[in-house]
Amino acid sequence: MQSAEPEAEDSFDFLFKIILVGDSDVGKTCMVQSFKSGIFIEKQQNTIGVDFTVRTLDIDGKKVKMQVWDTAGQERFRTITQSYYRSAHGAIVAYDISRRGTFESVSHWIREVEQYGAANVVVILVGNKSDLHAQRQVLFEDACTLAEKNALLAALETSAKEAQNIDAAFVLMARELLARNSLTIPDQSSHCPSQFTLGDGCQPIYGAAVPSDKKCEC
Ligand SMILES: Nc1nc2c(ncn2[C@@H]2O[C@H](COP(=O)(O)OP(=O)(O)OP(=O)(O)O)[C@@H](O)[C@H]2O)c(=O)[nH]1
Ligand SMILES: [Mg+2]
Repeated sequence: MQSAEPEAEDSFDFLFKIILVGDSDVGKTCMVQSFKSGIFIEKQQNTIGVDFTVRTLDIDGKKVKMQVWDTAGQERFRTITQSYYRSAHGAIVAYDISRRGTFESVSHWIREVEQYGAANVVVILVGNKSDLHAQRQVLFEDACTLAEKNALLAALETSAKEAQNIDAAFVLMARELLARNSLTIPDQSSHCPSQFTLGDGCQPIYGAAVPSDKKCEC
């Protein structure tokens, strides 16, 4: 996987570190690749330890550098990956909507983030492989319930394969981190900058297609 490109260190206004965690094969590396370059490579090696990628987003005219730490889901790398939690501003906990077991592991990953991460880390729950409609084993409603129960920022579904909602997940994270630091105005479409709203299908929480009765709980 690609590593840090020689970007000019001073070519950004803000820098946020995001850690990606979740069971092996849920598609974390594919999500990062899609975010970085919009490509999807079907055959993917399991990540060894941790990989590092950067992409600078333009948010309301501000250059927000997203430093993404893509961790290995395999058990044998657990001690290595744990050491990367502490400096993360945000965490994306990923599962595969076509494998129930990966969703059942989500609580474990949330606990890891709580245990090893900073106290105020922003956490988003992402169900990847939303293109696998016929094989779906996890209802989006269940993900929403779990996100709500654990006071996560949001739950959304993505497809790295179809580049669906990948950018939305990172932009949502970037906006929330900026807002929490009082650095920018929240998304125009957001009715509730600090809490989450959970909708159906693979919509980000502030998406236009979210039913109005589920729009905002603040
Ligand atoms: N259908 C579908 N397949 C996907 C998607 N994202 C990833 N995959 C497939 O899922 C497999 C695992 O993807 P990876 O990105 O390597 O998974 P990972 O979570 O990084 O795995 P570890 O590095 O072991 O933790 C690959 O064969 C991908 O082709 C997706 O959105 N849709
Ligand atoms: Mg990987």
